[in-house]
Order: sequence, then C-alpha cells, then structure tokens
Amino acid sequence: MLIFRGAIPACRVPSARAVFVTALLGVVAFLWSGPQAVRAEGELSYTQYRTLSWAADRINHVAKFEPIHGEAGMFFAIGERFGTVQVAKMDGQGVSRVWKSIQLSGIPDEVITADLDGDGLEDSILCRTSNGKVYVWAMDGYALLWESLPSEYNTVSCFTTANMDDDQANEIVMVADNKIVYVDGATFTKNFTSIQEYSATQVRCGDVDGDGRVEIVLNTGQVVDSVSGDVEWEDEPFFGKIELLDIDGDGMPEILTENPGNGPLKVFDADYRSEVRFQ
Ligand SMILES: [Ca+2]
Ligand SMILES: [Ca+2]
Ligand SMILES: [Ca+2]
Ligand SMILES: [Ca+2]
Repeated sequence: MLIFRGAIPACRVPSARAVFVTALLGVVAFLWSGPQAVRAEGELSYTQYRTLSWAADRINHVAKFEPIHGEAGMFFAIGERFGTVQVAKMDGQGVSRVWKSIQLSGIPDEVITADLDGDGLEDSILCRTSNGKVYVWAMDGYALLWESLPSEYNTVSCFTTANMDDDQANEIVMVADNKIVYVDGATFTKNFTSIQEYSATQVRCGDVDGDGRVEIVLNTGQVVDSVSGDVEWEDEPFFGKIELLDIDGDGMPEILTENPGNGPLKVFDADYRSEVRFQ
C-alpha cells in the first residue's frame, strides 16, 4: 500500500546475545499484551494515511513525509501560527510529536518537504515565513541546515525545489522580493537572481515544452526560461492555483490551473503555447 524508500542506511549488526534477548522480550511482550497491541504498533491504517494525505495535499502549512529509515508510519510537519515548525509521527498507535523547531522569525506561510541533494529521496523540510525568511532542516535529526539572512528578503511569496542547473543538487526556487531566486540545495549559495520582476504567489518548475530545459511556471501566467530568467511565453493570467502534471501521456507536463473555490479547470500546453481542450 505504501511505497517506502529504496535505500535504508546500514544498521549496526547486533550481537547474537542481543538478538536473543530482544527476541525473548518480544515473545514475552506478545504473550503479555496479545496480538491486538502488536498490530497497533505497526503501520498506520489506510484511513489514517488517506486523511493525512488529504490534509497535506491541500493545506500549505502541512507536509507529510515517509520515515527515512523505513520504520512504520508516516511523519508530517506543520508550520503553526505562533512561529514554529513541528514534526509529528503517525502510526498504528496514533500521533505523537517528535520535534519542534526554535522560534522562527515570522509566521510560517508554507512548509514543504524536498529532495535537496538530488538522490531521488526526500531529505529536507523547508519553511518560508511572513518575515521573508526561509529555513531548511534535515529530515534525519532535524538539524537546521540553512536559514536565509535576516534582512536578505522582505518577502518570499512562494517557493519550490527543482534542479535548475548542471549539478545534481536540487535548487530552492523562490520568488523573493519579486525576483526569481535559486539557492543551491547542497551549498545553499545563491545561484541566480532574475533581473525581471514577477509577482507570483505560486511557482512550479518543469520542462513544460519538452525542449530539455526546465521552465519556471508562475501562477501569474508567465512561463520563464530557467537560464535567462526572461519570459518564454505568457498567457492571460492563470487562475490562482497551478500544478504541473502530464495528463495526456505525451511525456510533457501540462499546466493545470484553477481558482481556489469555484470555477473550471484550465489546461495549458506550453508546447502549443495555448490552452488546450482536454476532453
Ligand atoms: Ca535526497
Ligand atoms: Ca542543481
Ligand atoms: Ca523546456
Ligand atoms: Ca502532456
């Protein structure tokens, strides 16, 4: 049902005596508590998983992630309004908080999880705040890996991660003080700042025209070249929300856009530089 990470770090090899004692304790615990308790310690139920996914997909302040060492359950991070990010674990036993950040500068606006080192596995928790700060923590141990300088940006209106250049690490791509900025996800050095100004509140990255180069798609309706930072093409403003997804199977993601609340879906194909009829 759940897909777990392929790479599980090597563990210490326990001694035979430790294995025996652990097994013995396990048997005693099983006999003592019965099969009900053993089952309850395991994987979260499908209903739990679905409820968590639903919330995490739709609420910008919640992000879910798989346990990085392959243990049972799911984790989620929440950016709460009093200025911290917290991580909780959900499994068959319920929900318990496992970590709380330091007091952040500003109120969390969005929390996402990402693969920053580019090995295909998520490794980091990111938060942007109302004070224009971005924080990055390691999923493994929650060390603070990076924070933007206090006066670096006044506002960070949206962010995502994608590989924008030749090195393996993914970049943090954000609209900060109306400029598109890339920050390298391995060194946390600023790789790029656009000359043009953009006012988007949502950003997504993908090769939407199939030319082998990643574009930056903004919910203000611009598709921006990732190397020059210039607009490649621009349509009437997209609706408020955008996502990239290949819905026709041609290998290129379409731009899906909708208004929060009511209204239709529009599908744009950047290859044709227009809205397309998906029916
Ligand atoms: Ca990774
Ligand atoms: Ca890169
Ligand atoms: Ca492209
Ligand atoms: Ca497609």
